[in-house]
Amino acid sequence: MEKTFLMVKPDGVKRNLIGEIVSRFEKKGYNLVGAKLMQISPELAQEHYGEHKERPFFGELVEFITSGPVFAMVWEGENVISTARFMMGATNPAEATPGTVRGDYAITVGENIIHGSDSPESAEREIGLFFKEEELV
Ligand code: DAT
Ligand code: MG
Repeated sequence: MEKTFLMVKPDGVKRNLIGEIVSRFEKKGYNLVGAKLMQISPELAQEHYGEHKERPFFGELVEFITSGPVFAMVWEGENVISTARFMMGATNPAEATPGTVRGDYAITVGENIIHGSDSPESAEREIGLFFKEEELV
């Protein structure tokens, strides 16, 4: 069964949106197979966002994602990688459709509430970065 890595970012945790976000994926029918509230280290942040290291916003991105606790999750289900991306909405909340997480709860690209893996390769990589095998049920 397909798995993806989702994470409520520090802005979502500060705004008490963990329950709301978990609820959306539960109601959709996906299964939560791992979750933890954690503080991301600068090293893990740089590794996780490695594909963006040459981008001008990389420093801000690392600073933001380490600015407070995140809620890291692994979800399982049919087509969960692409459907979760659809449910998250566009990267830029200004372009995210209402009814999506970013469309409903965010305004700026710098603080867009949620992360989700964008492909089977990144899902595998990101799950491995954040979770040990024994932390998944
Ligand atoms: P996504 O999070 O939708 O996968 P991404 O992988 O392209 O988007 O970028 C990762 C994060 O980096 C994104 O959630 C917010 C930030 N980001 C992306 N583009 C940005 C930009 N032009 N300015 C500032 N932050 C940006
Ligand atoms: Mg991405």
